[in-house]
Amino acid sequence: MAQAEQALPKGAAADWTVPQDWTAYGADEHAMWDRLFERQAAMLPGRVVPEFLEGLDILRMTKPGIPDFAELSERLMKRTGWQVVAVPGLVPDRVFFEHLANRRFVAGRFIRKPEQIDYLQEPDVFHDVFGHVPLLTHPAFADYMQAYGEGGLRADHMGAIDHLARLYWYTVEFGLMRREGALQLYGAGIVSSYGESVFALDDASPHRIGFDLKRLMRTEYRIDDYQQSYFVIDSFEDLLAKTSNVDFGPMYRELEGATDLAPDALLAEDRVYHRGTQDYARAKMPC
Ligand code: HBI
Ligand code: FE
Repeated sequence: MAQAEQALPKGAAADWTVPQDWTAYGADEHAMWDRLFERQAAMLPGRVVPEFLEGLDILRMTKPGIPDFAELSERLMKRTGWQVVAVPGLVPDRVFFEHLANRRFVAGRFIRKPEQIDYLQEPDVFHDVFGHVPLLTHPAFADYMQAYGEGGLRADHMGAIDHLARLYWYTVEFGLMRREGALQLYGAGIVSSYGESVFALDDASPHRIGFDLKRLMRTEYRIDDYQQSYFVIDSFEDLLAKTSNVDFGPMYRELEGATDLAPDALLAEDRVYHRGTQDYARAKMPC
């Protein structure tokens, strides 16, 4: 996304990281984590890919309280060579990509307030750590995230960040996976949201469409509400293969000539797992 130049916040290092300062969290903040964790942990089994739940176990994220990033990093490092570092909030694209390319996941250190339990704009520690970090224990997903960072740095030079950002959005944030005919969740934006964890799998409204890289990169997305389309991969290995065997340069040039697709578009060539009614989105449209 094109961003105005952001100023480096006071107290942040040149790479925008800050100390997590884990001992500074209050009991109310740990209690907020526990409340969110328990709600998701009760509903996700059977809905989320099993690798996500295994990741929670491997990283000992099942113990109460906001995780200590140093401890997560130590366990992750042994598995896949990733680390978790704290940032004050959204960081510029280039900084974000640079961290991913070096297998560092940037996470907000703050946690939402009780009145924001179901919706907040900036990613907090629950979204970033509960949503994103467990799958970094999976080797193919861990490689995909690094490749995305490297691709981001290249896209930055080619002025193609907007197209690449859609790939992150429709996979890392809102991706679904198909396993033995059944759909499961893996996107962090879904698994960290109580409402969308139900909507993305069970609601008749959204389309659920087979992953196709070029098609996906033409598709606009919603940042203000549940998605109108979800894209479905077959496995993390398949996602990695379908994105690392392509030369993005020619594809970006092709995409510049193609029209963008609305979030609810369907094409004749789409592999449609579920044709959505779009009732949810329509009911919310201003009349
Ligand atoms: N910064 N902290 C943080 N977290 C993100 O997910 C993030 C970011 N900066 C940029 C960004 N994401 C996206 O715009 C990129 O995927 C393009
Ligand atoms: Fe996220």
